[in-house]
Amino acid sequence: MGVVDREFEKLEAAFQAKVEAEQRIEPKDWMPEKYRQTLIRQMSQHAHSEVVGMLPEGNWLTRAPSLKRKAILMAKIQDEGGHGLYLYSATETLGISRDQMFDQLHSGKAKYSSIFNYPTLNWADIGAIGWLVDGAAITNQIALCRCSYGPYARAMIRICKEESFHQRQGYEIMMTMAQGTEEQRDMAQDALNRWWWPTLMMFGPNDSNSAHSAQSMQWKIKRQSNDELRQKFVDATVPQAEFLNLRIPDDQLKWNEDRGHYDFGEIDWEEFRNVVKGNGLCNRERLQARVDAHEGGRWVREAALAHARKQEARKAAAAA
Ligand code: FAQ
Repeated sequence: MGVVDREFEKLEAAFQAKVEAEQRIEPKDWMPEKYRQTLIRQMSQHAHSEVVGMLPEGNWLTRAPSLKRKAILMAKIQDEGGHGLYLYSATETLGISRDQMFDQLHSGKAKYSSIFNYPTLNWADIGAIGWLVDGAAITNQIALCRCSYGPYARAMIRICKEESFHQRQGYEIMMTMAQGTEEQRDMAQDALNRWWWPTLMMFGPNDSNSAHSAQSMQWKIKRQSNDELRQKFVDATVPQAEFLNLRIPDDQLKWNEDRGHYDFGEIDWEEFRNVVKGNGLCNRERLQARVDAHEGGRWVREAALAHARKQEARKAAAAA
């Protein structure tokens, strides 16, 4: 073994010891290149998910049933945009630029959560997204508040607080509809039927098929596995559905006394793979909307840069 290899092993051992000791890794600390790449992948996917996630709900802003509902939905969607911004900033600390991340998204190279490729067909879907999608997001993100990478963990703390409000507003929409007219109750049930399985897919493949889990758990990027988090979400959500008097669309869902958890049916992994590959109901529409928004904002970015350059030139001229 050469001197360089020995030096590298020492650095890697010190890094892992720091992780084991629950000390946060900060941007200027030494880190293995694969750790950096794994974080860039996960955090940029997460940032893209927040921003693409604004689109399905944005579809209902102009048709919210009251001014109050519209104001709440607008605040929620703006929060998601903010989450994207914290996450893009946190990812930039790893040495990738925002432009590079946008290029990866717009060229279709980067992934974002499969859930946002499903359509929002009626108002009840807004309730289901808040209740289920934000509920699943919090379940996953609470674990990420203890992620070994400092900037990601810190961003998650604030994001989780805001996601809790999102989950409550969604559940409150569902409660209103489930206790409303027969038609409203049917809409709430129909939304639950359509969003349940895609929500379970948000947690990713089963642990046995999860390419990154083992390494990410060792590095304490992930604190709980995909299956553990999915189970946690199911256990928390079933009583909430019961309270609403709505039925979760899974014949195999049953409390298992021995395990102390709910058993549930198998996810349609073929559908998951297809959506992730780009063939979901809304993949093309979502990506096009992001590309159009980026192009539409080009003149604003150019004007801001031109203004900054002019200010700098004036300052330089005054100092000369
Ligand atoms: N969709 O080896 P694993 C939100 C990919 S935010 C698409 O298990 P990992 C807020 C995965 O990237 C929701 N792709 O991967 C909101 C990998 O592919 P790659 C987003 C998926 O990273 C609410 C491959 O499969 N949350 O909802 C999905 O260890 C309402 C193998 O998978 C986050 O991003 C999927 N569902 O675990 C906004 C949380 N699942 O990259 C608006 C942070 C897996 O090798 C409205 N992310 N893949 O090409 C994570 O915790 C992890 O990345 C997992 C996946 C758990 C998602």
